[in-house]
Amino acid sequence: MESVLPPGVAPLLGRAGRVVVLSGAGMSADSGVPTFRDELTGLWARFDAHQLATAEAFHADPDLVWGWYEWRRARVRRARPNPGHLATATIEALIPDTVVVSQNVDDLHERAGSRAPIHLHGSLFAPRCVAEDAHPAVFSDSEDDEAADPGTGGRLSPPSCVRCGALVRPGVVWFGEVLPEAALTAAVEAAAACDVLLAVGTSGVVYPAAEIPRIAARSGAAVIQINPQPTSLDQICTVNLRGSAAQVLPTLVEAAFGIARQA
Ligand code: BJW
Repeated sequence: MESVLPPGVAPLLGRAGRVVVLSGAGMSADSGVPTFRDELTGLWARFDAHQLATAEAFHADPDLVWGWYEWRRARVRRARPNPGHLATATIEALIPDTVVVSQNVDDLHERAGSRAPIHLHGSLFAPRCVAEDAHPAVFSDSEDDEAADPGTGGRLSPPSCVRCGALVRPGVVWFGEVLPEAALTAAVEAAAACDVLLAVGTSGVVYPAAEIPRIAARSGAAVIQINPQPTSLDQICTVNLRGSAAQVLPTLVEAAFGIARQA
């Protein structure tokens, strides 16, 4: 199904000199990576965020939390970038002053060819030690990831850090934790300076990431949202394109730059 773009949207992107692509879980949904808040398919429909995505939860039940993240990591490893990720990399290739800011903890932007996406909420692939200085941890990947699905009662003990013996934790940002300072600063600066911000597949409810498109709008940028559903960002967006990232973003890129869609 071909999306129809409202008149004037493609030239906004085609003429832009500085672009920010802010991605949320919806960007990876068409790669088979579940979102968080979608009513039936989101992770929070099946799992309790307070039981899994806080530091308190990890310390209360490390095996449950580590197992859940290992299960998710294995799913991401099996996933492939979709045309939305590829279209993002195309924008970067055509507009060198493009900054990709992702709330996602997967590595699908990188695998699609994005140079150095900013990960506001960390990465499934950068576990770290729980010790104060939070040094990177060295540990072995688990093989039996399906057994770790908490939905089927799976659990997995986190390894210990080879350097100090403390527990290894997922390298993601949980609720109540501060975002990596350099990443947040770079994202805010890029949003304040861009001509166009594309908000793709995010509900826009988790702060401070949800402030990024709002900063761009306040600074005079055109904010183009791509999402099949209405979101809390609708009112600040210049244009709301209703559809999936995998369909609408390639269509927009094709129209903006007069190039053929990538497979
Ligand atoms: C498609 C699609 C398709 C579907 N194509 N689209 C100000 C006000 C209120 C609260 C706060 C505030 N400031 C801070 C807070 C507290 C909190 C917060 O924001 N809470 C809100 C929920 C109320 N924030 C924090 O705690 C943050 N830390 C912080 O602020 O530190 C300072 C501080 C500490 C203490 C007190 C005060 C300040 C940290 C936030 C960390 C978020 N972590 C998570 C988990 C990461 C690890 C993991 O993966 O497990 O990050 S939560 C989860 O939500 C994940 C995501 O990155 C994040 C955002 O979700 P996202 O990407 O938007 O996904 P969804 O599911 O919500 O939406 C998907 C969208 O896609 C939907 O719109 C669909 O329609 C769409 N879609 N298919 C395109 N095919």
